[in-house]
Amino acid sequence: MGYIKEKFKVKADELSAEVKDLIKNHGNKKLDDVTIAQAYQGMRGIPGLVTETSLLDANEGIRFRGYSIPELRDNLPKAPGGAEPLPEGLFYLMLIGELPTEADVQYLSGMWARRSHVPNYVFDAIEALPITAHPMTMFTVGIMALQTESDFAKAYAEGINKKDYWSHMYEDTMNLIARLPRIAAYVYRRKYKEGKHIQPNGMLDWSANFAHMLGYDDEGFKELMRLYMTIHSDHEGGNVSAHTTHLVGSALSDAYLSFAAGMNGLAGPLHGLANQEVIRWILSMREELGGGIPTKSQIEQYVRKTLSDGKVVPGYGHAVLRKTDPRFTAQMEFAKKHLPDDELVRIVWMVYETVPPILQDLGKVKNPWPNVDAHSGALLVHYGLVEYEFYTVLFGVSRALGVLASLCWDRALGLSLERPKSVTTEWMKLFAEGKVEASAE
Ligand code: HAX
Repeated sequence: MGYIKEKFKVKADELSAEVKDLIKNHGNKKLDDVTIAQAYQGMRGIPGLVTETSLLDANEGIRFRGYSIPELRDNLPKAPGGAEPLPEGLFYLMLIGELPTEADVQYLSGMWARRSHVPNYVFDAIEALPITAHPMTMFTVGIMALQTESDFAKAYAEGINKKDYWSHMYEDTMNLIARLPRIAAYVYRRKYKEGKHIQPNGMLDWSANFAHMLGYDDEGFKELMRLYMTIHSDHEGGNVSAHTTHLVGSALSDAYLSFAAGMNGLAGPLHGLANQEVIRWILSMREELGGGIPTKSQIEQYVRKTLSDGKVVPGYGHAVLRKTDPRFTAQMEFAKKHLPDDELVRIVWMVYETVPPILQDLGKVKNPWPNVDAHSGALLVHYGLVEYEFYTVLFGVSRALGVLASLCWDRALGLSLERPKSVTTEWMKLFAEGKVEASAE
C-alpha cells in the first residue's frame, strides 16, 4: 500500500470513530427545520449532507479544509519557476486534511502519470459519436466506457467485506483522475484538431501534461491550467455535480458511474455549462455591437435585453454565495498579472462593473455578483483555446479532484444510501392546513 493510502486509512479510522460517537451521543439533535418553500425551491440552506473536503461561506467563499483560495495560492507547492498552486497538492489537502510537502505532490504527479494509460476501446466509444456531439457528451461517454476498469466494481462482484470498500474506491479515484486529462484531450483534438492526437509527456505535472495533450505548450497556459484545475475542484457537497456524484455513489455505484453522473449535472447551463454560456454571450454582444470594446451603456442595454428576453445573465448569481466569488477574483488577479491589456478580459471587467447594479435593481436576485464562470473563458481565449463548447470539460476534469476525494471519504465513513423523503403537493396542502403531521417515512 502506498504511503498516501496508508495515511488516508489512519485519518479515516480516526474520523469514523468520531462520527460513530457523534451519532451515538447527539444523533437526535436537530440541525434545522425545513420549510415548504425550501422543499419546492431547490432545498436551499437545508444542512442535510456531510462533505469533508471543503466548506462554503456565503460571504467569504470557499475554504478547502480551512484554507481560502488566496491561502492556497500562498501555501501549496508550485511547479519549478511557477507561481500557481499544483492541483496535486490541493487533492492531497482535500483527501488527507493536511497541507502537502513538495514530496507528496511529486508522489501524486508520478503516480498519476504511471496510471494514465487509457485503453483504445474508450477512444473507439468516443469515435462512435458524431463529430457534432457536444464535448461533454463525448467526455461522459469516455468515462462510462472506462468503467470496465473499475476496481471497486470487480471487487464488489467478487464479494468484498464492506470494511474494504474505501480501499477499492481509492484505487478507482487515483486511476480515474490519472486518466481524465487523456480522455478530455482526446475529445478536444478529435472535435477541433482533425483527430491529430498528442501523446502524454510523463515528465510533466498533471496540469502541464493536460495542457500539452490539448496542444498548448505555452508556459503561461500551463500556469493557467494549474490555477484553473485548483479553483474549480470543489465547492462543498450540495452543488449539482458534487451532490450527484455523492448520491449515485451512495448506491455503491463505483467511481466511474458516480463521476459520470456528476458530469451530466455539470453539463447543465445553470451549473458548469455557464462557462461556455458566458463567453458565447460576450462574443454575441461584441458581434452585435460591431466589434471592439463596447461602452458601459451599450453593455447595460445588452444586459437589459437579455433579461427582457427571459434569459439569465450567465456567470452572475449563485445559490449560496452572496459576494463576488473568490474564484472570480483569483482569475482576475491572474489576468491583471499576465494579460491586463487583453480586449476580452477588459470587457469581462466592464461587465463586472455593469451587471451587479442591474441585477440588484430587479429586487429578486439574491446574489448579483459574478461566479467562477464569469471570467474563465476570456483567459482561455487569450491563449488560443477559443472552442468554448469545450470549456465545461476543463471544469469537469478539475471537479474530479474534489468529488472523488469525497467519494473516498463516503466509503471510508460508511455513509448510508441517500434516500430523503418526498411528499406530494396534496400532502403539502394538508400539512399547511394542519391536517397531517410531518414525520419520517
Ligand atoms: N440573471 C438573471 N436572473 C437571475 C440571475 C442572473 N444571473 N441569477 C438569479 N436570477 C433570478 C432567478 O432566475 C430567479 O428568478 P425567478 O424567480 O423568476 O425564477 C431569481 O433571480 C431568484 O434566484 P436566486 O435565488 O437569486 O438564484 P438561485 O439560487 O435560484 O439560482 C443560479 C442560482 C446560479 C442558478 C442563478 O443565479 C443563475 O441562473 N445564474 C446564471 C447562470 C450561472 O451563472 N450559473 C453558474 C453558477 C455557478 C456554478 O455552478 N458554476 O458551475
